[in-house]
Amino acid sequence: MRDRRGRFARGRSGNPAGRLLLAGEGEALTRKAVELALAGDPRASRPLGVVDALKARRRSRPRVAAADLGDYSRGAQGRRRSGMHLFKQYAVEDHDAAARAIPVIDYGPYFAGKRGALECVAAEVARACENVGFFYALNHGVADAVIERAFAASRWFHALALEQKLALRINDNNIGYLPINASVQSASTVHKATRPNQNESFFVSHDRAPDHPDVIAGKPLRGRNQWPSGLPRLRADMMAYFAALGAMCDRMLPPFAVALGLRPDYFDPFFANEAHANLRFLHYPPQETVEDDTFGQGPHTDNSFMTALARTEVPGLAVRLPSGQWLAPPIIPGTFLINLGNIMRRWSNDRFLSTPHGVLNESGTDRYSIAYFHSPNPDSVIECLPTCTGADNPPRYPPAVYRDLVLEFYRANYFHQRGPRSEAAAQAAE
Ligand SMILES: O=C(O)CCC(=O)C(=O)O
Repeated sequence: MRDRRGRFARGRSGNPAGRLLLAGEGEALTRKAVELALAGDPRASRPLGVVDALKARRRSRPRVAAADLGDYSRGAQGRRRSGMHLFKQYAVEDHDAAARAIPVIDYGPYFAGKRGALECVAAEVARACENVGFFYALNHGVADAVIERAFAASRWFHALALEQKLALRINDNNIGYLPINASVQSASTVHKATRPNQNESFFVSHDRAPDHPDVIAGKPLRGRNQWPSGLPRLRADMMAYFAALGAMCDRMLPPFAVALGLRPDYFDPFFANEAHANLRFLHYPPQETVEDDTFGQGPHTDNSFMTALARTEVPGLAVRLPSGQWLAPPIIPGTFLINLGNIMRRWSNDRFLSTPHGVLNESGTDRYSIAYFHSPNPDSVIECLPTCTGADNPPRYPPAVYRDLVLEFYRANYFHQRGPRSEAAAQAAE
């Protein structure tokens, strides 16, 4: 078992960096404060006075974002051994240093319309996307209360009786309830998964009415959500979160465009008319086994354009850095962890990274997280961006309709999907 408090909490300065980060929870954190804390800098102790006042406030509400200070680092005896879990066999050597590879990007000035802020944030986005494929979004504009209510709704959902959840079983559009042992990361190029994922998930998308034209036409990926009956509050809280995250991601499109040398509104038309957006409420029960090949979620890359992840204090996520080593990225309260998916990688001709990640819940307790996947409209044609190709850099992927790419990904990873499936998925489904 790893140390739940981890090295990040101990910090070289003796000032627990995690406590500093809690000081800013619910406030507009400055990136400097976060960077100092991450670096274990002694100056990080300055705002600690705020902590005690905020602690009282935090006690009175659900814990959404206490520090995830878990740490996969190889200690003195941490050389590769057979039987050891992948995330530990190939763990980073120095967790604190590796954690700094994932930058914190402050969207506050850009969202406030400050002059020059778009170009500044775009430069940081470009660096993060070219080097690691993950970053923390600070001052993202989504209210704490909306996030807290979404986590409360998720816990409520997952506490329902299994038969109630199974009545909403995930459908061809990948909407509804996905039980444990019903998916495998077989599309992954990082790790050949042999065992199904140890999480249950509830997926929702745009809340389309029965008379929505695409619903009537039966258009693939344009179906309706499935809701448990008699729980209007759950539906309202989940959809409020869906709307808030969609708006946040839409506001983040111009910095991505500028980062790729495009005009700020370049991506907007691709995300019009109900972009392909999915919210996944994940529950990872404590894993009964942590044998080599068992994961809460096997190592994989996302299929999205971008993903915004909200986590609780229970650790479990691991990110594969370009070095090939696995890092448990610390939780930084007041931020979303953003990563890019395969569509962004394909569109940018591999300039931007789609970084593998996975989950191992060895905490001994339930873990909840919420992943929001923001992707173009399924009708979009994804064709190498004009700024990402040239005479010596031809397009590496043919143009493709996004709907086809999504359906291919679903078939590879989910047992309920019909159609051709990879050998690994077929084996794991047996
Ligand atoms: O639960 C997490 O922290 C990550 C979830 C994830 O990787 C996914 O849903 O694709």
